[in-house]
Amino acid sequence: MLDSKGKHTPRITLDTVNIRASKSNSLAAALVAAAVCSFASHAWAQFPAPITASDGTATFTINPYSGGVIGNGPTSQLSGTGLGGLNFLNQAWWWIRVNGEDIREFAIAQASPVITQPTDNSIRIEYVSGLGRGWRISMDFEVSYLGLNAARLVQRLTISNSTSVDVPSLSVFNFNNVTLNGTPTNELATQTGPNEIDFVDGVNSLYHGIYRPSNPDLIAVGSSLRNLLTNSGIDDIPPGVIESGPGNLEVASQWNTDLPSGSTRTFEVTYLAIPTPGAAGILALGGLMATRRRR
Ligand SMILES: [Ca+2]
Ligand SMILES: [Ca+2]
Ligand SMILES: [Ca+2]
Repeated sequence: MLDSKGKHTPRITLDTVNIRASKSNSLAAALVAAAVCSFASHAWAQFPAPITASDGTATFTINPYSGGVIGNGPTSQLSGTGLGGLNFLNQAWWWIRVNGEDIREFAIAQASPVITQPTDNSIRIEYVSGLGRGWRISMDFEVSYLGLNAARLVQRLTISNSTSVDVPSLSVFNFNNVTLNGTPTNELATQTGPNEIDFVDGVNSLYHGIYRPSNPDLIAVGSSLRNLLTNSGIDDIPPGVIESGPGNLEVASQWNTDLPSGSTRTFEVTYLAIPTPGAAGILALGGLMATRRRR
């Protein structure tokens, strides 16, 4: 990357997405390679331990650090029956790409995020130095007990551009690796609305996971969507249910927006875990719950 005088700076850090194609793709590729080496040479011993939010028997656990902007993101656990209960969501994380600058998608990551729990049932991960762009980013997870051991997880990403630089085109990606009933490889998926995917466990059809992004431009189901976010090229997620299972299914959403100087954009996904037969009635209630995208 370049400093303010246009000279190459020697330090390459992983806590930045300032890897751009302004000069050449080969330079950017070299920077990515250097970042990989830097990552491998650090123990990351300072990383925070996994953190758990809970509401009754509904729990969500995540390690706030993702392993860097070109890593896979952290794993998670969502359970309606308490800590250690069967997992219904193996991963929930966010990626971004500044169109016209970035040569690939980058995970939201920074070596020293500010981690708080505003309430017992929420986790907030803040990137106050803005991923190398001077932005303020807040990632929020909020878990709620829905009764009958069912759980709702709201995932929210808020990006504030506090710089004087307008961003004409930004793509934001939410990625979830769906697991139902603790078994990751037998899920079935059906698109049940423009912004809703219903996952069903392959063994017990009463066990559901319902994914509801708020007003995305694209929504996709497949078995290798994360690879599109972690490989070295520019990718949009494919539209619709590419694979319906049974399989180890993933689901992703993409929003395309601008981010002018001084603006704030919020992106939101709701995921419902329905882990007990008696909780299937929650499906009906779920349709009443509103999610929104605030601009
Ligand atoms: Ca399963
Ligand atoms: Ca990619
Ligand atoms: Ca899966």
